[in-house]
Amino acid sequence: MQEIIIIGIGQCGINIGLEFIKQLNYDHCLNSHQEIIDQNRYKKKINVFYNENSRQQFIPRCLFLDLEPSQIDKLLIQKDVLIDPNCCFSMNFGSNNIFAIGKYTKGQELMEQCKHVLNNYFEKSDNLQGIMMFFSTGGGSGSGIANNLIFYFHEKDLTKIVHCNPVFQYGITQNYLEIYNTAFILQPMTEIVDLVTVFDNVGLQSICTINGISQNYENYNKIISESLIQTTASYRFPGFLNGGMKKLQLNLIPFPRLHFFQPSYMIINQSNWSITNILKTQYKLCSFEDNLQNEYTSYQIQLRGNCFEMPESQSLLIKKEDLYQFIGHDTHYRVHTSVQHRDHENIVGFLGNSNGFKNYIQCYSDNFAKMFRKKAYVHLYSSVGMDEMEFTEAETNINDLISEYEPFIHSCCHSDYDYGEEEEF
Ligand SMILES: Nc1nc2c(ncn2[C@@H]2O[C@H](COP(=O)(O)OP(=O)(O)OP(=O)(O)O)[C@@H](O)[C@H]2O)c(=O)[nH]1
Ligand SMILES: [Mg+2]
Repeated sequence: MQEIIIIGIGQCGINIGLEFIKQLNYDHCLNSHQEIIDQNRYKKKINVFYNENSRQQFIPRCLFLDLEPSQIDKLLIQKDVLIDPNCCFSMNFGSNNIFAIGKYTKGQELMEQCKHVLNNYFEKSDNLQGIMMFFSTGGGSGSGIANNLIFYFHEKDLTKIVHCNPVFQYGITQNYLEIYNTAFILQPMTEIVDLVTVFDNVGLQSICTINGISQNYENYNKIISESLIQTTASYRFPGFLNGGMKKLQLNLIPFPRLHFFQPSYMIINQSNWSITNILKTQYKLCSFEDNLQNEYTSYQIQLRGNCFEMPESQSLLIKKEDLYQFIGHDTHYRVHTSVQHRDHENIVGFLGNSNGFKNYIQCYSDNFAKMFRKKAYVHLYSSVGMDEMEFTEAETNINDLISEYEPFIHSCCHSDYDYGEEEEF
């Protein structure tokens, strides 16, 4: 049945995970008791995110974790969604915003508790596709525990897709520890994780400003979840082109480490819409720069509704001629969902495997180097068991990643590119 497990970690991850499940409930016409209220709604693939119990309730297949209790307590008393309390774990501690506490001491204790929930999900699933994880890269609990889970899944079953949906604080964080935490979690996200959709509070701020909505986490999380609802629509409903996590991985990742996606989505409410608008700031959920002539190595277009022409339609192409020449083929693909969203007739979503991520992480790399050169705050991490070597490795990983994007950007932006170099890739 192609099941997926939802995992929310730390304050940010729990909030987004909950909002995503709320919107899934709405899309599948489930009430707050997890019962179906519209029997006509297509429900064949409802098991992708839910397990049905003997009372015909569809309970979300999820796991929520935090090192301090307040977010989990809030989750358990909210009335919008029924979450199984046996899938929610917290400790009476907190991470003091330090990755090492999430990864080593307290985070390890929490892992023991949650492994049996995950194993249970694995065993009960017919054909588990993978895991969708939510967390902020800056949080100590979020980044540290996410790190452990990534390794756990890697060791348990390599065939399952791990899809991370982290929230970055690109350029606006005042908290130096967030820069370290982000660098640490970037390493397993690059080396082990299969897919990463990048969200950031700066991109979300811009969307709110342009649309006159107030800037707060609640609105940011709604926007993130709407985009995830669009991305997963083709997993959950039929259409002329079905999607799935494996398909996403196969089609969007020409080079295994370069798998960081820029998400966008737009609601179509006029007839003269253009697909290229989706690259405008008001639709982008992260702040990758747009100034590269050819920003995407590959991209997915997600269509939902009836207004779309057949999949071969040229009008839906975003032309990247030079890039196609370089890669040697047209590296975009589409998915389509015919069951409409309850509030919008037609929606287009976009996931681009973007070179813009290089410039984005450059900022983290610069700040990391400045702090680490002076060994600033390193004692906070080493006092909980972290080795200085891990700092060096994290820094090397970011710099390697930047340099792996480099030849791409070079080849795409300069027409006098020497094709003799192509063999390097
Ligand atoms: N979009 C969004 N960002 C959030 C939310 N909550 C926190 N953040 C951001 O996430 C970062 C902090 O991460 P948290 O999720 O609070 O940290 P944590 O994972 O609980 O880890 P601790 O450091 O142990 O508290 C900050 O940069 C916040 O701006 C949220 O609900 N939505
Ligand atoms: Mg927290």
